[in-house]
Amino acid sequence: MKRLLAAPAVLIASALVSLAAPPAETAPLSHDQKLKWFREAKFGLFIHWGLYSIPEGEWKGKPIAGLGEWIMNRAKIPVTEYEKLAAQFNPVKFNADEWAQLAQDAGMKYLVITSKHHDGFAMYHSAVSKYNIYDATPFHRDPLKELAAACARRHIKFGFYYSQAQDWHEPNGAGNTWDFGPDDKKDFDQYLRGKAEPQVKELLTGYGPICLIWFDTPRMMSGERGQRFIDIVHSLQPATLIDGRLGTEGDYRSMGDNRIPDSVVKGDWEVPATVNHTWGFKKDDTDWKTPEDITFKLVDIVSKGGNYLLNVGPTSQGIIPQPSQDNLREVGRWLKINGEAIYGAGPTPFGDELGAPDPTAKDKQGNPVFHAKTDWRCTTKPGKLYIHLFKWPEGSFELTKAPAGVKKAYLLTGKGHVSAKVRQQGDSLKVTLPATAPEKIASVLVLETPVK
Ligand code: H79
Repeated sequence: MKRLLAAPAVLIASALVSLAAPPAETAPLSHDQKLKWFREAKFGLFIHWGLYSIPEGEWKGKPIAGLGEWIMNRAKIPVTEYEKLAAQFNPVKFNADEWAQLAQDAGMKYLVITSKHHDGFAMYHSAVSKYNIYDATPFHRDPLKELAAACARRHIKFGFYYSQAQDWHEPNGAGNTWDFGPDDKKDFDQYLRGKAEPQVKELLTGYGPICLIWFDTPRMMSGERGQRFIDIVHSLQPATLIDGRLGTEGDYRSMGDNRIPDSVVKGDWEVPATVNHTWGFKKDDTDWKTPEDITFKLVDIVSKGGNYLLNVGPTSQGIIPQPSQDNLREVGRWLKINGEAIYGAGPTPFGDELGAPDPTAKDKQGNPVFHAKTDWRCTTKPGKLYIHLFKWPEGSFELTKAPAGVKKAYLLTGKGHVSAKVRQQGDSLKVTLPATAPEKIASVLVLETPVK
């Protein structure tokens, strides 16, 4: 790494061409500067792709319950058997431009792909371990290099998922107790220094600007171990964000898998979620979220202050299942009309529209049960309130705690604004609406407010 930085500029320029990492900044980036693109982006594509897409959730003729990418663990498949999948992996239908184009069509501004999941198989050409898609499969290509270039052509930010702690292929990695015994008997630092840390260095040198690294399941990650990854990231690409699952504080918070908070959460955060139930492809999981549901979740998350990183699981042929593509493109169609209410938008100033905890009901842990409301959500920009109407009100839309001085109201339609009449009396505001909604998923009503 030191040697690369010391190499003559000409050499670096010719070797890395369009995938060149930006030159290290002289002044360190502030937190706000680093998070600027993330706060604007709001919606990203997550991709879980690996050897687990070959068994598709089935092992030796039996369906294996749970997440597709967990099959090695759930079926306790020995490394010597699971490894053999590599010889069959030949995703000839993979086309990086098609995947990046899907993200663009869906209105997603960043793409994060599994460079190595818990199974330990690197989906890129790694010099650290031969257990990778270039060296161990007949495919003999580096799909992540192709994808980095396809994203760069479309100005889509590119990032990597990397399972830093669990590695079921390595005797000293966390998680594989069926081949290698309990984790507390392992030389975990030998694994970190020998594989995880050098692989993260590879990912930050050969693939152009990396918008973020998405670490996961921080088992056995003491503060000092996390700090070593932070130092690597900062020394190679100071602008790269670190998610909230390294084990040491990252640049933003990661919520639980598929967990959307009930109310507004301050700071920078992201909900990782998937379009069906599994992350990695599973042939019997065809329970796709509808475009209406995905759009609602996106708006709901943005109205609470967060980002939505939404996953698809491509097949072992390299195909993103068609229903998930169709549903994402329909969300993209909605965003083409209503995107100004999403990208760079802030959370709701209200909150009552989100729902309320039930005063009597408690869940198994004794926490109050939250009853979400789904009629509308609000996102904001300076001087604008965006009311996303998921249930079209009859005749008029009313706010009981409206800001003073709303002068103008209109609906976004994609073909100019449809203005609406506003009446304001004290705290209450009433907007007269047309009989039918201009948009079938959700129509956005804009209220112009005085800029403070
Ligand atoms: O990469 C995706 C998941 O594989 C990963 N995070 C997202 C982004 C993840 N790793 N661990 N977990 C999620 C929690 C795992 C829970 C379970 Fe299980 C895996 C439930 C069933 C299989 C572990 C093994 C707990 C029970 C059996």
